[in-house]
Amino acid sequence: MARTTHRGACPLDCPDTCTWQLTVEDGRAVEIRGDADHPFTQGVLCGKVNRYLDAVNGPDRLTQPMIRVGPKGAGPIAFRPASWEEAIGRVAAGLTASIDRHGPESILPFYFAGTMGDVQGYSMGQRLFAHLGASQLRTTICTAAANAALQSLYGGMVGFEPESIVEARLIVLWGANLLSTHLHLWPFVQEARRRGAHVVAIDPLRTDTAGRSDTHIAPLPGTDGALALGLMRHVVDAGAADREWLDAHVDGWPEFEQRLAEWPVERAAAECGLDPAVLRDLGDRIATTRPTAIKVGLGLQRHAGAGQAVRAICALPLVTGDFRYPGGGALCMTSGHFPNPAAPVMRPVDLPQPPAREINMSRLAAVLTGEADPPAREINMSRLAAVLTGEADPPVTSLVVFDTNPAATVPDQTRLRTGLLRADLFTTVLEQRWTDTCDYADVVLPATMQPEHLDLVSSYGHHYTTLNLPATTPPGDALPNTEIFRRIAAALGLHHPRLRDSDEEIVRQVLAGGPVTFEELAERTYARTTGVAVGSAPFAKGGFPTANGRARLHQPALAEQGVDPLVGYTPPAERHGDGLVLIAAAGRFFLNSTFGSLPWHEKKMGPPRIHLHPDDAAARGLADGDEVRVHNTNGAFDAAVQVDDAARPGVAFTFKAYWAKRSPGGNTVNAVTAVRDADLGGAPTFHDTRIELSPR
Ligand SMILES: Nc1nc2c(c(=O)[nH]1)N[C@H]1C(S)=C(S)[C@@H](COP(=O)(O)OP(=O)(O)OC[C@H]3O[C@@H](n4cnc5c(=O)[nH]c(N)nc54)[C@H](O)[C@@H]3O)O[C@H]1N2
Ligand SMILES: Nc1nc2c(c(=O)[nH]1)N[C@H]1C(S)=C(S)[C@@H](COP(=O)(O)OP(=O)(O)OC[C@H]3O[C@@H](n4cnc5c(=O)[nH]c(N)nc54)[C@H](O)[C@@H]3O)O[C@H]1N2
Ligand code: SF4
Ligand SMILES: [Mo]
Repeated sequence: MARTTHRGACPLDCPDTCTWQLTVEDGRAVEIRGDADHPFTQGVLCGKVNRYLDAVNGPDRLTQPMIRVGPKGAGPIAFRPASWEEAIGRVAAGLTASIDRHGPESILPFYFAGTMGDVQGYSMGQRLFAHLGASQLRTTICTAAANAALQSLYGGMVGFEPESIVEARLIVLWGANLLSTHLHLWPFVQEARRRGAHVVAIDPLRTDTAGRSDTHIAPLPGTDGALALGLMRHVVDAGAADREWLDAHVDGWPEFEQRLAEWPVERAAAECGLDPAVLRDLGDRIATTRPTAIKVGLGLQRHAGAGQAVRAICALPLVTGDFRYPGGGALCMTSGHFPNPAAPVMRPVDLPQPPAREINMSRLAAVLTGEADPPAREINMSRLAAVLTGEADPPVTSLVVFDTNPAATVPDQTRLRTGLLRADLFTTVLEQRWTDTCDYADVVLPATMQPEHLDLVSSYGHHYTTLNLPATTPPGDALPNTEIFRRIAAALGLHHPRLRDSDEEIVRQVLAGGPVTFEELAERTYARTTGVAVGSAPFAKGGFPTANGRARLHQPALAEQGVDPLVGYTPPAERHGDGLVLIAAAGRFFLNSTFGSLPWHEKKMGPPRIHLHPDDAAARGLADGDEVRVHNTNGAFDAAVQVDDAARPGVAFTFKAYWAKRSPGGNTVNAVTAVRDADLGGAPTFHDTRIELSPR
C-alpha cells in the first residue's frame, strides 16, 4: 500500500500553530506527529492533537447534508439526509425569505476560530454575507478586551519576540496557563530558567503551570489592574522607573505618574486580597531585574475590568524600560506583527458591500430573544425611512453558523436555547460533527477537516505562517466551507468574481505583497512572515504601531467610549464576598468544545466537576464526589464536587467547554455566565461570575 507523508498546520484556536506530519495510506490519514523542523513547536504536538485522527476518522463525522423534518432541539433523529443541491436550495430559500421580510440585516453570520485558517475561517463566508448586506459580526468572544487595550496602549497586538524569552531573567506568567494552552512556550521558559531566570505565576488558581513556577501569587480574580498599579508604584518608589526611555518613547507618563501616587502597595494589596509583602517582594524583583518578560494570558481578561487590567499590566514594561532588551517587555498575542489579511481577503475592496449594523457575538442569547440593547450604531441618512418606521433594527431571522459551537460556548446558555428554538428563526450550521448547535438547525452541512482542505494558518503565539495542503480524501460528501459558500452564493444568484475565487487564489491574495510566495511555502511549509527577527527586541527604540510611534499611557480617544483615558483600574462587576467566584478556564484535553464528544478526550477530561477549596467545601458541608447544582440568577448546571486546594478560598473552578447534551442535566457552565460587557472591546466576562451550590 502506498504510504506518503505530508506536512501541514494544526488549525485549532491555540497560539502554537504547530507544523505536523501526516502519514497517508490510500487517501486516509493513519498517523500524525509533530514536525521536528519547526523552530517554535519542535516536533511535539499536544496530547489532545496527538489524538486528532480520532476526530478526522471518527465514525461520527458528518458525511451528508441534513434537513430538519422534526422538532427543533430534538437532535439528529429530527433530520433526514439530502443531496447538496436540495440542501443548498433550502438554505438559499431560507435566506431569501428573511431578506424579503426584513431586509438583509435580518441575516446574521455567526463564526469564530474553530479553524484559524485564513481560507476556511475568514474568507468566503465573510465575503458572501458582507456582499448581501447581512449584519456584521463583532467577534468579541475571546480577545476583544485585550485587543482594545493593546490597540490603545501599543497601537496593536504586539509585544516582545517570544523566542527571545530565553534571555529574560525574570518571567511573569500573568493569567497564562502555558502547560495547558501554550505548551510550546514552556521549553523556552525552561531554557531561561537554566540560564538563571526566576519564574512567577500570577493566577487565582494553582494551575500545573503555577505549581511548576518558582513563585505563585494568587490574587482575587479580576483585580490584576490594581496589582499592576501597586507594582508600578513600588518600582517608581524604588527609583527604578526608566525615565529616559519613557521620555523618548511613551506619551502620558506625567499624568500616569500622578495616578500611581493613588496606588500605594497597601491599597493595591487590599484590593487583590494579598499580603502587601507579596507585592513588595515581586515589586523588588521587577525593579532590579532586567530583562523582565511578562507573558499575558487571555483568561485573565474575561472580567469586567479586563481592558484596564491589560493596559496596566502591559504598562509595566513601559515604566521599567524593559522593551530595550531582547527578552524584555510584555506579550499577549503576536497577531499584530503579521501583515493583516482581513482587508483584502475577508472584505475585498472590489466587492460591493452595503453598510450594515454590527452585532456583538457575545450577546447572541439576548439578540436572538430580542432582549439585547439596540446595537450601538450610527444612523445612516439614506435609511431614514426605515429608521422612522422602526424597521432599522430588524430581528435576526436567519443564522448561519460556521467554525463555532455557540450552544456550548457563548454566555447565557438557557436564554440562548430559547432563542435558538424560535420557530421563525432559520438556522444553517456548517459542521464536521453533530454538535449541540446542530440540534437547533434547519439545515446542517458537512464540512471538511484540515487534512482534507487547503489553508494558510498564521499564529497568535509566534511569528510563523504555515501552509496546509490537502492530503486526504474527505468522507462522504463533505465539502470545504469555501465551496459551500460559493454554492450558496451561486444559488442566491450572486456571481461576483470574488465570490468565485478558488482556495488557492485566496491563499495567493493573503500572501500578496508579503515576504513569501505560495510556491515557496508549498516547498517549505512554513515561513517567518512578520519581519521581526528571532531573538530581537522589536521596540528597543520605540517604533510602536501608533501614529507617532510612541506607546500611550493616556489615550484621549477612549473618553468618547466612556472609558478612563488614563491607564487605571476597573473593579470586578460582582463584589468579592458575595458568593463564590467561578472561573471556567481551558481544560487540557478539550479545545473549547472541540473534542468534547470524542471518547479518549472525554475520558481524559472526566465528567464536569466543580473544584472547591477545602474551606469552601466544609462551610457548605460538601465532600468529594457530592453531586451539586451550581446556580445563580442566570441559570444552573450540574457537577460533582472536587475538594481541591488549587483553588483560592472564595474561588471555585471548572473547565470550559463541555457539550451541553453530554453533561448531566443538559447544561454547561455557560448556563451561569452572564451577557455583560467588559470595560473595553465589548468583550464577555465569563470569569466575573458568582455562584451558589445546592446539593442534588
Ligand atoms: N488545551 C486547551 N488549550 C487551549 C484552549 C482550550 O480550551 N484547551 N483554548 C484556546 C483558547 S480559545 C484560548 S483563548 C487560549 C486561552 O489560554 P489562556 O490565556 O491560558 O486562558 P485560560 O485557560 O482561559 O486562562 C488562563 C489562566 O487565567 C487564570 N485567570 C482567570 N481569571 C484570572 C484573573 O482575574 N487574574 C489572573 N491573574 N488570572 C486569571 C485562570 O485561572 C487560568 O489558569 O487557550 C487556547 N488553548
Ligand atoms: N465559560 C467559558 N466559556 C468560554 C470561554 C471561557 O473561558 N469560559 N472561552 C471562550 C473562548 S476564549 C472562545 S475562543 C470560545 C470558543 O468557542 P467556539 O468558537 O464555539 O469554539 P469551539 O467550541 O472550538 O467550536 C468550534 C467548532 O468549529 C468546528 N470547525 C472546526 N473547523 C471547521 C471548519 O473548517 N469548518 C466548519 N464548518 N466547522 C469547523 C468544530 O467542529 C467545532 O465544533 O469559547 C468561549 N467560551
Ligand atoms: S492545539 Fe496547539 S499545541 Fe496542540 S497541536 Fe494544535 S497548535 Fe499545537
Ligand atoms: Mo479563545
